[in-house]
Amino acid sequence: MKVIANPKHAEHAAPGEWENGTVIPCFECPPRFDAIRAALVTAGGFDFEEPPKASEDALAGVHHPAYVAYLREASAEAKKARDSNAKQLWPTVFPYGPNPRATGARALRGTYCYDTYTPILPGTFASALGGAASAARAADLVASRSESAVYVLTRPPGHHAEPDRCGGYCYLNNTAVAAERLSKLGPVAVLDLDVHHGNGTQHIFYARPDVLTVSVHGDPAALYPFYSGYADETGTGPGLGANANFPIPVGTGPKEYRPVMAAARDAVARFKPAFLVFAFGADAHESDPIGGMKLPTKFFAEMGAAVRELNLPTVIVQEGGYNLTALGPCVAEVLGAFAG
Ligand code: Q9C
Ligand code: ZN
Repeated sequence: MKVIANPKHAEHAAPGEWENGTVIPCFECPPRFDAIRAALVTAGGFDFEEPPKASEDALAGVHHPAYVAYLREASAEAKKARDSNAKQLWPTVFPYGPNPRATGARALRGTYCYDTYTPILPGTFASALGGAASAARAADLVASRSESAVYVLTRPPGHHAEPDRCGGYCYLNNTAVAAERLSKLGPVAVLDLDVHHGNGTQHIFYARPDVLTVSVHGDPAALYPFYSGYADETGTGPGLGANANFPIPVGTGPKEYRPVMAAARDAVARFKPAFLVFAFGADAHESDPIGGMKLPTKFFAEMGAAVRELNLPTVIVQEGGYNLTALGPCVAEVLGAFAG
């Protein structure tokens, strides 16, 4: 299987994340990429490639131009800063009131970011754009039918990135970039099995009848991203019926996860898409530090097989997964089901 690997991923490395008023070590870190790469090298049969030079054109139809410009310019500003504190742009105040006015740099931080996990650093834009370019390249390979499934090895992840806001460690929505690209050629389904709801992807395509978004995730009453991911969110306007959420209780194990995964997969099949984008996270693993689910490593082979059964040209995009020991083996299990 071809792997398109983001050559710029390591340019984004946050020094920590804000949790309930304290700075804690970052879960989303460069060693995640290395752990996946090492596991795939060990497993064998993977052919690693870099994408062609990144272009912002890949973001059209996915992110607002003003947001893209903000990410680019804020990263450049962080790069120019001299002291280490000014090299990190964290939001501290978020838009409020009936008509929020954002004219200064400090206001923009909260305008374009919705949480305290997602700072902008000197290399953030280059790193995120490298991921988007990787997703676009994978989509092009699958679209040309030269490959039936291509894996995008990238970080930072993307599915929490909204059209105009970063959040949840995500800046540019790689999954949506792949889906948008494929949607020029036929109907597309996104199946998101990261443990967190793919809020950004849902919202980017919420009014679109030609891109189905389906997500299985921890109940948002208990798990990030908290404000979306409920089962009654089904799309809007022409997109009504083209979004499906399957929230599951935190603590779910294989026995209860399996039928929900099958139901989500069957919702994709009923849509009869021409292409699939599989947003994959290993954070439903039993040892994940933030997921809270109970899936063992061997269950991920079953997950891959369930998605593979759709028998669709597929772009597989790496989202979360934060246990550095489990992450690589989980990815290898999922991809092994596609390769076999
Ligand atoms: N202190 C993805 O899996 N909340 N994003 C972390 C732990 C943010 C996860 C709380 C979780 C975002 C792509
Ligand atoms: Zn996640």
